[in-house]
Amino acid sequence: MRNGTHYRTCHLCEAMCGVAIEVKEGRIASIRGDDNDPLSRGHICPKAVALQDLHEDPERLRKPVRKTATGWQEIEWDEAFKTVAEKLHSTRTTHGRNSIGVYLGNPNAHNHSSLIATMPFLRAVGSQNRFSATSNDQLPHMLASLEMFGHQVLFPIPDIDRTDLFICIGGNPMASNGSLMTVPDFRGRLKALKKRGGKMIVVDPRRTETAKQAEEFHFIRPGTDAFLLMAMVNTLFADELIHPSPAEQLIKDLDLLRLASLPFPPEAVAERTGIAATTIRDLAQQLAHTPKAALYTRMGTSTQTFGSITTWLAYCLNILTGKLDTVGGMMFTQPAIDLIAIGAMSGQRGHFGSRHSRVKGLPEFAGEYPSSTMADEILTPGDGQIRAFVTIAGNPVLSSPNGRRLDEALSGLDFMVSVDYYINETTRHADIILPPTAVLERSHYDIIFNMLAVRNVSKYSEALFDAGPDSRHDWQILLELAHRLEKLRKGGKLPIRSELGWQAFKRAGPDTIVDVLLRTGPYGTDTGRARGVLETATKRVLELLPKHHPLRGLAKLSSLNPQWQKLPKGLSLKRLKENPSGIDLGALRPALPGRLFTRDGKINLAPRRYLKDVERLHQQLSVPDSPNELLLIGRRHIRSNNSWMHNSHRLVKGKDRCTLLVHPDDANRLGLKEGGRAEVRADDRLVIMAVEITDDMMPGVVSIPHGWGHDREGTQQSTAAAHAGTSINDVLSDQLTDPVAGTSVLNGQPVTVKVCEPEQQPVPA
Ligand SMILES: Nc1nc2c(c(=O)[nH]1)N[C@H]1C(S)=C(S)[C@@H](COP(=O)(O)OP(=O)(O)OC[C@H]3O[C@@H](n4cnc5c(=O)[nH]c(N)nc54)[C@H](O)[C@@H]3O)O[C@H]1N2
Ligand SMILES: Nc1nc2c(c(=O)[nH]1)N[C@H]1C(S)=C(S)[C@@H](COP(=O)(O)OP(=O)(O)OC[C@H]3O[C@@H](n4cnc5c(=O)[nH]c(N)nc54)[C@H](O)[C@@H]3O)O[C@H]1N2
Ligand code: SF4
Ligand SMILES: [Mo]
Repeated sequence: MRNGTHYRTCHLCEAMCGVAIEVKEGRIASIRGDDNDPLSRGHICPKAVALQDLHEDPERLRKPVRKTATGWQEIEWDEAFKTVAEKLHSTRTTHGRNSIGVYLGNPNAHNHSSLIATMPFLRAVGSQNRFSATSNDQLPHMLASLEMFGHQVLFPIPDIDRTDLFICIGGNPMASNGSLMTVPDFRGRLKALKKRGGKMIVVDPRRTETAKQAEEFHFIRPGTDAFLLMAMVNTLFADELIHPSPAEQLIKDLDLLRLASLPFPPEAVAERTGIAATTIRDLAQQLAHTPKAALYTRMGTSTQTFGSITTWLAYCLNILTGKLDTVGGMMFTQPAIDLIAIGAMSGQRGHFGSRHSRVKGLPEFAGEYPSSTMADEILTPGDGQIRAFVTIAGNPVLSSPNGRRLDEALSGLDFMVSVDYYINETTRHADIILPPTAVLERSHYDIIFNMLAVRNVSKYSEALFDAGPDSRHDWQILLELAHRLEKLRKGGKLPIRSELGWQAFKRAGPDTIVDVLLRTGPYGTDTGRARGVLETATKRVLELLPKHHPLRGLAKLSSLNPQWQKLPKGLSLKRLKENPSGIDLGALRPALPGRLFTRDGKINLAPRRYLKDVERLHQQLSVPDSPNELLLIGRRHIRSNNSWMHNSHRLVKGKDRCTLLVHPDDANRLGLKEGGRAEVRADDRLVIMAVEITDDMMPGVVSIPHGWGHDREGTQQSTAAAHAGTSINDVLSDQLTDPVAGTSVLNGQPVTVKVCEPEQQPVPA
């Protein structure tokens, strides 16, 4: 714990804002934006101050706890590790390796140390029953990147600082600060865009905070974006607006794409989407005629019934109009730690559908099954049924569809362990909870979100507070469990070489790995002999890792990408420590063809699995909407972060935000009153909540934010419980997925809404 100002990256959302945390007498005195941070330039949002609340929260667990008949009981780390390893080991010995399920939540992506440790942990568990937040989120983007660019994490990012036209479909960066687009201070960047004469167009079923800043806004019927984008593709061909340069020489199957779009002229989709044919044509023309333009799609288009083909078509539109890899268009990043290149070198560009889930036959992606089928796999008896479950930084009871069914499934397990620092809706089902150090007690390097940032930067933050000897970081917890599981699997003892490998890994820790990755990366220490010595040393260390460990691919880094030669050099952990606000590595740079990872070196414009789904799209064109059904969509708020920050009083105080948004016409028709209560139902799943009437909603569409529903028994987050709200995922069905990728349908599911009868009102406490 050091008094003075500490510079750090806020890890809460994807925006990577630089914060300056003032510590006085061992306590946080203030948190403000760091003006010297090269990416965020002083911006923060209201959630940043909640870093202090998280740190000081008395309900945050500090020691492992075990569930007993009389409540939770603190236990020592060694006992906790021993029990967990033995339980998991005995489960897999008795029921097979797939009897252990693992769910990885979103905060793992914001934690370099757990990222590095989850791989060995998952290998030690050895189960194919893995799940994560990916299938409730960006899976369609990953699939499109894999299918078209040959690498699942090679995402094109809007070059927002140089574009003149930003088309935002199904994203709300004013609230979210961007996703698959790390964009701190979206508002400021938008101002700059407008100042240089640019404009923003938003397409969304709700007039969002972002839509209100747009020059042009169009309501769209949820789940129909694929029709809109197909009609835009159709227009480009019809009006001879196909100009794919600079990607012209790289694309293939252009004609297949043209054929696929033929049945979808703007007139054919206007009614279905709610967008006039002239508007659709105009959108395509604006995109084509603006040299610096970027068409971006996010949550609202990926987590819906046509999530996969919508994302594919969005990529296609950028390519057809010459926006891919163009300054001001959709560009690829060159992060200092280049997981994309490292993955490719170790043969890990990603894979899809190499096996299928037991109960529903859903495809795996990157080794995971869709989260919507977790409950199926736990509840359905038979060989391979999940009996023990591990959650790591996840709250799937609130974040996956049909949370009540998952509640039921988790409560019937033989054993559950959670690596988490709260007793919340999910972890309350655990037998043991292993709490990691708090965020300000650990160092931070953003491996993932630097891959997605609108500018290349690099920054390392040291731990601000000492965690003390009786605490464990996430990575220490995961490595310890992995090590013990491996030992148990080998009958109690590991071969000496392997044991040495584990000890070296545990001693080195994630920051050593970050240093190696930085030095051997694109901006690394590139000084002849020194680099040679470093590479030899790196290779030696890497050889201690198990044979197929992905980090082994690093050994080949020296023979890499000629494009790297042109980049600024000298990056290392030491250099970053000397520059605590971070180092600017420059604006995004054109990267093709070097950055393509497809086997034939081409961008595939018409992958077969998408073409096949176009048949379903075509069938849906003639299916009319059911008149009594409303379509349900989610939403995010600047003061909320998924499900887990509602225990901060500063963030939840004030007006209830977990309301049902309804258009006045629908409210009138249904007799709903402002502030009155409504029942939202689909089959036997229902929630009751307060109504907020607003013409920001498209008629026929209602919205509930996700991440709420803290009224379940047995949690220990009292502030969250006092502002419980209801969970949208208690209404959403887990039976609906996008059939191509298996992504959950979180937007556009049909619901019925009615006035809540007085006897259904919960009795006031
Ligand atoms: N209906 C609907 N559902 C959605 C969405 C939606 O828009 N609509 N959004 C989806 C999206 S995009 C996402 S990413 C998911 C998120 O879904 P999840 O990742 O399942 O849930 P979170 O709410 O992020 O919960 C994070 C958990 O991690 C714990 N935690 C926080 N920090 C740490 C840490 O450093 N270490 C450890 N070990 N634990 C930590 C918290 O206490 C909490 O239990 O939700 C998805 N669900
Ligand atoms: N404040 C805050 N910031 C966050 C988070 C948070 O919870 N709170 N979560 C973080 C995470 S994990 C993520 S993944 C990102 C998500 O970042 P965004 O994708 O920007 O976030 P959302 O607000 O979910 O935006 C989805 C938008 O899609 C719209 N939509 C719904 N259905 C449809 C549809 O069928 N078609 C179209 N065109 N639009 C539709 C919704 O109305 C909404 O405006 O945000 C991150 N940042
Ligand atoms: S937008 Fe807010 S929560 Fe996200 S990184 Fe910046 S300060 Fe943190
Ligand atoms: Mo997410």
